[in-house]
Amino acid sequence: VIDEDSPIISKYWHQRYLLFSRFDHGIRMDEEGWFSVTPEAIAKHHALRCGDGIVIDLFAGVGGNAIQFARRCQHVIAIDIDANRLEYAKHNAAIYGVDDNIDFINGDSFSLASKLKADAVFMSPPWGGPAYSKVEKFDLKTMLKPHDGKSLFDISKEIAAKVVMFLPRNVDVDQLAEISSRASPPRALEVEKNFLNGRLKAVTAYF
Ligand code: MGP
Ligand code: SAH
Repeated sequence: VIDEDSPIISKYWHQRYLLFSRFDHGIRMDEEGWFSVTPEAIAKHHALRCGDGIVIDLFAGVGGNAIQFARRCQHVIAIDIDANRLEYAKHNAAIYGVDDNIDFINGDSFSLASKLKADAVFMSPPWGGPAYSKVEKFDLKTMLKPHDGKSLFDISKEIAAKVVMFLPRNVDVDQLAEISSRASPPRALEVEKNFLNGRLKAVTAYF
């Protein structure tokens, strides 16, 4: 059931076809799904950038990114700690006809990380809800407590040569530079601004 009158949902409801072009085919969402899903055009771009090998999405949500990975890469592993939201991701992937190309794993990515290997790791972790934009600079140390941005990078770099993080548009870029330069060996960093209809939506860091 979608409550279009809920203030939080109504903002995203108006953008529903930007989130999923097949929204009307029965896409399922919950509140966190609404404010966290990567808009389809940006998710498509992420898929292009992550290559056509094996991609692991450590924070799958309702599947916005995982679906686009599955459309072009060899295989996807999609993990989420919330079983209900992961069921939505599976359902939504079937709408796009790609559920067969995704292994859905319900669990904590931090616990599972050491068992995983892939060509690329993609992360769109919780940013602490829509209030992320209330501060001038988003501090990566405040994300995903008791973990943080650096620990996310640390677990991911053991999984794949390519590590990609989707982050708030106000993220502290100096912190990203510090993470990449202190890795051993240091990694190159590319920070990409993601615009949709002329509006800056978020930033993607490629390590
Ligand atoms: P937004 O800031 O909530 O929306 O999120 P918008 O349209 O920029 O609104 P404005 O009023 O701030 O101008 C922008 C995009 O960031 C969303 O569409 C999501 O893709 C992503 N996003 C937002 N949040 C709160 C999260 C989050 O917690 N985690 C992740 N992974 N993505 C998020
Ligand atoms: N990229 C997704 C949105 C991800 S939202 C999309 O486009 O749909 C972030 C997700 O991270 C949430 O669904 C939340 O349940 C999940 N999450 C939070 N902590 C986690 C953890 N430790 N391990 C796995 N998933 C986690």
